[in-house]
Amino acid sequence: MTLVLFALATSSHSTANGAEADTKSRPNIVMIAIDDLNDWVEPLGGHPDVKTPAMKRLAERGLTFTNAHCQAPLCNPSRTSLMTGKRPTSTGIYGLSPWIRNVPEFKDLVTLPQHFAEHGYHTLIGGKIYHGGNGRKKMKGQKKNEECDVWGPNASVGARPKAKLIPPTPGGNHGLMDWGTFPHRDEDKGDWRVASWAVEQIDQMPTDKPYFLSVGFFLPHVPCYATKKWFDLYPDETLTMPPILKGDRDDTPNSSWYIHWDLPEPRTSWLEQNKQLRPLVRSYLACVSFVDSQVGRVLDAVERSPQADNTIVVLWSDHGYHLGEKAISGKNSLWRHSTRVPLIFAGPGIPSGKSCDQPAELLDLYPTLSGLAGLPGNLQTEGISLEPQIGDPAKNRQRPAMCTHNAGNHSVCDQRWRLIRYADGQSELYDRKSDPWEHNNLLKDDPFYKDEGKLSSPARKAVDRLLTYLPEQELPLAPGSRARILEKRDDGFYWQEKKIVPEDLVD
Ligand SMILES: [Ca+2]
Ligand SMILES: [Ca+2]
Repeated sequence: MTLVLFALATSSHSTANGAEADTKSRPNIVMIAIDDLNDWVEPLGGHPDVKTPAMKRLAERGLTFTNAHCQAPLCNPSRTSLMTGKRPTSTGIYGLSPWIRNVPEFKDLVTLPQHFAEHGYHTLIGGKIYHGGNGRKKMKGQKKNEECDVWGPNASVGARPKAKLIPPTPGGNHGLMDWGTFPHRDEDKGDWRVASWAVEQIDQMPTDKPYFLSVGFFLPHVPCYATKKWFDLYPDETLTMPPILKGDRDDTPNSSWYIHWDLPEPRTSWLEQNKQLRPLVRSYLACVSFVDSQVGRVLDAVERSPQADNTIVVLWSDHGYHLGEKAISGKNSLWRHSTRVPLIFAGPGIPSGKSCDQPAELLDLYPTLSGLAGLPGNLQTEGISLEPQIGDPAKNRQRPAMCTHNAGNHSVCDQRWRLIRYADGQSELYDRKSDPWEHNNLLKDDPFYKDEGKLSSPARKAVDRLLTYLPEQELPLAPGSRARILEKRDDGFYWQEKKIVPEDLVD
């Protein structure tokens, strides 16, 4: 009897050891997320003045996707899509609420860290990965928090001035709408604390399992406060302003306004009247450089760790940001400024100092990271792995990148073109090769895409092809949808439950 028991124990132990060895050799993942960071980073060249040495360093030892786009130009839907691998049109999550676990049919979706946990990974989340406090609280009926093994600090602003630094803003003078510099220490910022936590985790990480560490930074999300040191990198006298074209929206349809009808982020007209456009640009740049320095602290920890050679780093932003272009500040548009995001991979199996201009989507992260770690895929995901482009950055990707802002409003990008289709059928088309700032809407005389339009043959072909990628079915708003919600009803458009009166446009 003793012998039999001993034999059983030995055999089960040796099997466990085999599986363990297999799991232990898998690469660690360090996923760095940055909030509201547009393409103003050195690897993407979106602003000539910007200084981001850490991201540059990451790009030099990795692969930068230069044509990567978010799936929604807003925190909650973008992050929900990336973490579940599902498009907003497949979940109905378009606004800042609800949290996906509060939608009964999605409460058991396996998120990216959960997928890794199911395959033996130790999972940690610090700072802003999900929107707000989502995921941190136990759900009703849950014995423990099941989103990850370890929660780090919340995302926070940290040190704040006693009073706002800019004049009261329209749309309710929202507390987050502020920017500038005031005496404080870098160490007292929320992102410093998040980086310190991440560094501590990496320095003391147990080595019995591979790990998946998610680190989410809050800046350059407003309020854009930075210490003087970072402002000094961008002297006002030599500051380059973004290419803001007067009358840029004369050729865009009314529906382009409906998708950001009423926002706390001020319009360009308000910024100009209040002499706040330059200070906003300068503050945003200062915050980008500060957050880059925190990325640098995390990269330093990865690079000095004994597991450096077996750790994949991926860096992304949830969407971009307008700084005066096309008459707005903020996000919630379907143009370059909102949809284009940094996406950089580095680590074992990833080429160094290369870039790829094939269209990529943030929802591709789920299958890509799973594949790079040798995990089986998850059928729920709608992304397509970027592994072929990691193997050969010139390899063609047929599928364009799609971004959705509320049901029925989509932008679709391939290597050259951007097609936008709004819920009322009005459209825009940009030739990004000759018009990278998307100033010239080629469908301006042809808002409903009539066949007798004056488009060139390549443009016409591009429209025909890109239209085929629009979703055939779109889920309506998930129950509990709230904040930055646009709905097309029988009698017109509604912004946050209030009927839009086109004549009331604030531009
Ligand atoms: Ca965001
Ligand atoms: Ca224009």
